[in-house]
Amino acid sequence: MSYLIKNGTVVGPTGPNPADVLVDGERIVALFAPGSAPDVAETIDATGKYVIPGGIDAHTHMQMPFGGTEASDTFDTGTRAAAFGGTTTIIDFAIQRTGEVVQDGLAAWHEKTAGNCHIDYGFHMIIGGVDDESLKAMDQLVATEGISSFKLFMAYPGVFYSDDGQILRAMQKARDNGAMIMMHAENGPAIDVLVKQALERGETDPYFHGTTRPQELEAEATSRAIWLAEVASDTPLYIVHLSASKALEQVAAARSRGRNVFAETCPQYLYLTLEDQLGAPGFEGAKWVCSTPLRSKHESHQADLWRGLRTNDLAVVSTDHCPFCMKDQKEMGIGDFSKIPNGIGNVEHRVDLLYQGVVDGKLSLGRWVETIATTPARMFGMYPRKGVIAPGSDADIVLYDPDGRTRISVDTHHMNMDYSAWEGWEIAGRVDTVISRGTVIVQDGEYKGRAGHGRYVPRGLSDYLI
Ligand code: DUC
Ligand code: ZN
Ligand code: ZN
Repeated sequence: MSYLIKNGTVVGPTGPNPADVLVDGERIVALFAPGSAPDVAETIDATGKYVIPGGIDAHTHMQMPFGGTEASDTFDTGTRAAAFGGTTTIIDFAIQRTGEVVQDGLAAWHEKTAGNCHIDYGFHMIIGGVDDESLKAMDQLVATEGISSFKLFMAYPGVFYSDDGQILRAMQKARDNGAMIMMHAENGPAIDVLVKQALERGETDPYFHGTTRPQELEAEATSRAIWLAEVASDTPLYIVHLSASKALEQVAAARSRGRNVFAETCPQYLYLTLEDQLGAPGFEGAKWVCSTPLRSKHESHQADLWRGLRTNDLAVVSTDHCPFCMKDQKEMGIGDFSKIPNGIGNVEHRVDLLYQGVVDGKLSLGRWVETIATTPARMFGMYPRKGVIAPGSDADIVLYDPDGRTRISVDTHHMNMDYSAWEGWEIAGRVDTVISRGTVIVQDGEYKGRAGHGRYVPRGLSDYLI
């Protein structure tokens, strides 16, 4: 079926441009100057709306086993919620742990997703045990499984942690096969010492999750990862969930040395703080326990992160969506913050929260689209199939109402969480219509999609590989 999205303003990385968009089947086939398209029986009126590429959330953890429990969104609930928020592709993290076969971990994720996703999805692979076997598996995943990015952890000793030697070996492998190394950059062994000392002092509230993960330990790990990547012949490196000014300084310095280093941040670091959220009275702060942690409002983190987004030292905004309910899940850490499962659910709100940055004058319209859709597609080998409104691309399209308002609440969100990290926030802009591979799946707040519509997207190498 063909239809024309008419009277809207198409927004891409270079900014807004009035155009009509012709969709045929699952693809975009042409863009026309307003009013110049041939007659098509079916139309969608986009008057007053931005027509943007569907959002790509390059960092989610649906039903991830973690912290003694499992992230509360399934691929069904989480991808449906993502669709409501204008995201039409996610890249989730399949997991290999020490001693496990990488391909088995990947198969488990294919099993979790098959028939359950409402939008398209790809996988990164977490390598929790770098050894000869898992290194060999990296080659196979790149060559035949459509997986071109691998996450390593400098945090969580005994869980996902890799030491420097393991990191270097994985980086050398990535240099050979063209993959991207994604790094959780926090010094885990040092954090464990601080956590133990805090608990011994009786500092058990959620607030101390933040104080025991100081920005210096994020900056140190970021710097170490950058230098290790340089030793591995300048292999591409992508720092995930960057939260702090001093870590950003390391990325900026590396980039100005011409290094092949990239970073993402997440909405929680752009808006929420150590004092106001993690420091909420009683056990409330558990809602915002995530790692890297929220940072102090008395320092310049948020202003620096917004600047980093403008200057491209931060290339992508993802969510690190890893939701846990308060009941029975976050509550595991009452009396001991180190037992609170780490994670915040955000997948539904990223597009809106970043649009608020446009309204606040912190981002241009073009940069909004670039950081939430186009760059993630290019960074992770899905461009130009995804991330752009252009002939030949998948018809993943969001009609966005700049005059609308979005009020966020647990009562109205679609994520499987018993609270909202953004309860009561009212922000500018509103997702009006969401189209996934040509099919309208959300219209005017009404859901028209279905589990099983979403397909696996095998990915190529990053466009930013040099
Ligand atoms: N950080 C989180 O907050 N949750 C999941 C894993 C991670 O690194
Ligand atoms: Zn992480
Ligand atoms: Zn994560």
